[in-house]
Amino acid sequence: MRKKITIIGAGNVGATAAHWAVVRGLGDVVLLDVVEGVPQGKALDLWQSGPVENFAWGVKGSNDYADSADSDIVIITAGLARKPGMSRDDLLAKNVAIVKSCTEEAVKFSPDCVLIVVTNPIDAMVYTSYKVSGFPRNRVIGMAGVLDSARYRTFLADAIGVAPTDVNAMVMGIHGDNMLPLVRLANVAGIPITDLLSEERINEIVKRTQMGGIEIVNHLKTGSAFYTPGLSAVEMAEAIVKDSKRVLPCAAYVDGEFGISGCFLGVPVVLGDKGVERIVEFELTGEEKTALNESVAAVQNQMTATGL
Ligand code: A3D
Repeated sequence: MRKKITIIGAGNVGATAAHWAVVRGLGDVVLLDVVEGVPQGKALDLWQSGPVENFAWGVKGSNDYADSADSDIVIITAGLARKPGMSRDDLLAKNVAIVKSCTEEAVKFSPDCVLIVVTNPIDAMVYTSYKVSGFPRNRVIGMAGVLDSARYRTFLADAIGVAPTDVNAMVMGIHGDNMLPLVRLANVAGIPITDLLSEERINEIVKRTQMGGIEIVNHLKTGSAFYTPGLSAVEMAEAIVKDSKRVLPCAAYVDGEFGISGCFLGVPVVLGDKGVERIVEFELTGEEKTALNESVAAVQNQMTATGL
């Protein structure tokens, strides 16, 4: 049966995710927002690309959660985005109320869905959705690692002069300045990047990855990144609707994995039709563990700030 994907928030990330979901043929798409007319107009425009792009699935814009009923996946992008001078944490108070209400409404109509949260600060917002939904941990996932890793892979590929798809590299931890772009495991078709780039160049790329979001905010001035964030959420949704067992870095609830418990954190997970099938654990070096623990402390502060 055709799958149904609801995207809440028809702004930059939401509309872009709708576009990628339609192009990749994930199923029927509902675009939902509080602002009247915006989701309807964007969905109608996207739906009319069917004859040109060669697809026949539905795209509907709405302000009514009844239209999201029985979704397989709900992607939450509703909320404020950063502007220059703002940290992701500055968004917390306003976005926690938005994500809370979106989650409550979404799960009322789609009690069996998988929730993918994109709203920032992501690690706190996915925790909000987890607490409010009452869903098991496998069905509430945050998007950040796919995006951060895509940025890391792009910068590495550019520096080495190879195709970005041949660069395997992962970012773990918080979606913030303490994120952990793993150097030891990054490679090009199996060849360690440490054999291909100087330590100084790698350090520059790690720093640029950690600041990848603000680099774009400072260019745009009116908002934050949306093309790759929208695609990254759809990459996760696709792995779930196709039950493909992709291994993707996602914000998942850790419960003993990597020796950490009780918080959402960017970790590699296997995605299948139930959402997170498992977290892929592996041995970290002492230095990596220290860096990951800094992420945990920062996420725990954010979780406390949600008041949940
Ligand atoms: P923007 O283009 O402003 O769109 C946000 C949309 O949310 C607007 O259309 C609003 O009308 C809508 N909205 C607000 N409140 C509600 C509500 N209660 N119910 C339904 N819709 C509502 O922002 P954006 O699309 O650029 O960014 C959306 C969020 O994603 C922000 O919090 C960003 O910080 C976040 N984001 C996260 C990442 C990650 O990697 C985690 C990347 C990029 C953006």
